Amino acid sequence: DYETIVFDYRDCVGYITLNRPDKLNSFTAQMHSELREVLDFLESRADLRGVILTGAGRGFCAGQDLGERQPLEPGQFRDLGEALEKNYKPLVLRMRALPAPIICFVNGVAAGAGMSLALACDLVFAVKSAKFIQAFAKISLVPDAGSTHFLPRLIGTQRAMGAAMLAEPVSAEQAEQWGMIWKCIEDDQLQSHMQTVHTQLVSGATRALAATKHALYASADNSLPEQLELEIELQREMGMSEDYREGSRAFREKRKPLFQGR
Ligand code: T3D
Repeated sequence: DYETIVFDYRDCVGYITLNRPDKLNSFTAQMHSELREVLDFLESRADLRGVILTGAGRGFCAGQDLGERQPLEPGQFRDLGEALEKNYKPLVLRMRALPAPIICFVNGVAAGAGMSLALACDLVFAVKSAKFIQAFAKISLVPDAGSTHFLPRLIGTQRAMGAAMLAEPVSAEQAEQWGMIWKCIEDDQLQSHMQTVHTQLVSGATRALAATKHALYASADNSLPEQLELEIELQREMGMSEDYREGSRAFREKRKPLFQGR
């Protein structure tokens, strides 16, 4: 049992709910430690088919818990690089390296590293009332936990500059229009969308999704010839998978495929 998150493993899908609703699920050292444990577990599961991440209460995550940071006296400084090195960097890298898709359901405000956390996921749904805020500039910090990587790639440099420098809230609808998230959904439909995604993950071609995740992220650093090579390598692997055999057979037999995730 955890103090700051709720974790559940159902039908080989990991459910992580950030659970400090009074503080808009902001990150504490304890939450980082519990997320590390959950990632240890998820990475150890050969049967994992996906992860669903959301927040409890009215917020998704308000970034670093600022209450955890004592005010500094004149002449005192804090090494914030240390916190990033220990907590945020490994968290984001492990999420990206996890083969199974991580689907985020942003149930309310996502600010600072909370916004980065959402963008570190592979697919993001957000309820209409949710807002995304690059709150960093307001406390004289630089966007972190991957935001300076994700934002220009997702929405372009100019919009990333605006969001980061002005720290104005971006609505879920705007985020969808900009391509920052996959879909803006009605507030009262979060559970039903989650259920649909659960079913898609459980019945999906897990290996193909893992290869897709790998290829799409690799494309950020690859030339076209390198990317074509990677596709060849991955498609070769897919062609040898049980799920491809089932998928192509089911198509010919005009029935739904029964993927085993192998
Ligand atoms: O230090 C390092 O490790 C460096 C790494 C930094 C990474 C970062 O994430 S820096 C950015 C940190 N986050 C922020 O600056 C956001 C701060 N929060 C806000 O600006 C606002 O709370 C929101 C815009 C997100 C939401 O506003 P609103 O009006 O809906 O809610 P609220 O009333 O401000 O917040 C509700 C409660 O949550 C409130 O507690 P209280 O007064 O009822 O006891 C508020 O203090 C608390 N809360 C919100 N955000 C944080 C927080 N408590 C601690 N840390 C927070 N980040």
